[in-house]
Amino acid sequence: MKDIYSAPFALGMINAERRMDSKGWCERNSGNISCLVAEEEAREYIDTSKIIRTIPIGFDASPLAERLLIVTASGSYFSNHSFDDLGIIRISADGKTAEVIWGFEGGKRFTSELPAHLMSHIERLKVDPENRVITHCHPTNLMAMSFLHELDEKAFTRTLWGTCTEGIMVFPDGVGILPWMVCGTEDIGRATAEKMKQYRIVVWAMHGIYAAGRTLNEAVGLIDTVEKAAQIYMLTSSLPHKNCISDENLISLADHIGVSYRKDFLG
Ligand code: 2HA
Ligand code: ZN
Repeated sequence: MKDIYSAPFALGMINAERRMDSKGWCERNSGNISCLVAEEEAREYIDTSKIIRTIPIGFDASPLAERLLIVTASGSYFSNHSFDDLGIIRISADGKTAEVIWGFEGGKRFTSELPAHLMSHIERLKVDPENRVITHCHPTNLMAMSFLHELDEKAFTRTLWGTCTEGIMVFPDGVGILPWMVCGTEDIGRATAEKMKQYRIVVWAMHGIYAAGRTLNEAVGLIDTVEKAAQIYMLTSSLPHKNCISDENLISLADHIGVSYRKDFLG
C-alpha cells in the first residue's frame, strides 16, 4: 500500500486549499471542497472495504451511490493546510449515508455544505461525466460586486465578460446567481444544483461562490478568473469610463478561439 500523504488526490486538495487561502478567499473556517476519487486509485493507498463509521447524509444521494469523494471537514481552516482536516467517504448503496473510509479522525465530519456539494455533483455529472470537483469559498471582490450590481445572470455575466478579456474564454457558459439564502441547508443545496444544470459558476449573492470543474486546478482557476473580473469591476465601476470591451470585441474573440458561449448574454 502506498502512503496516502503522497496521493495526488490528497495533495491536490491541500494545494487547492493553499491556493484559495493565499488569495484571502477562505477566512477562518470558510471554504469547502469535494472531489470524486476513482475507487481503483484510492485502493492503492487505503483499504476501501473498511468502513470506519457512517454518517447520515439527510437526503437521497443515490445517483452517487458507491462513489468515493475526498471532502474537507466541517470547521476546518484552509490556512492550516492539514491532511487531518480531510476525509474520504463512500456514498452508501441506498444513497442515505456517508461511509467514512479514511480520515475525519477525532469525530470530525464533512463540511456543513455537503448537500450543495453532492446535489451539484449529481447535476454536473449529467452535463459532464468528467466533472469531479465542486468547491466553495468567499472571493472578496465578487462578494463586494454582489452588493452593487443587479443580480440578473445576463447582466452580471456581461459585466464580468466586459471587465476581463479572459472571461468569455474561461466561463463562456456565464454565471448563475442565487439571492442571499441561509447556507448549509438542503434548500440552498437544491437551488445551487438547479443552477449547476447550466453553469459551472454559481454566485451566492453577498456570501461567496460555487465552482465546478473536471480538476481542482480547473475549478480554482475558474474562481480566479471570475474574481479578477469582479476586482476590475470594483476598481473601475465608480469612475468615469473612457474605454470598454464591446459586444463586437467579445464576439470576434469568441469566434477566433472557437468557443461556444451564451450568445443570449450579449446584446
Ligand atoms: O465552510 O463557507 O458557507 C463554511 C462556509 C459555509
Ligand atoms: Zn460560505
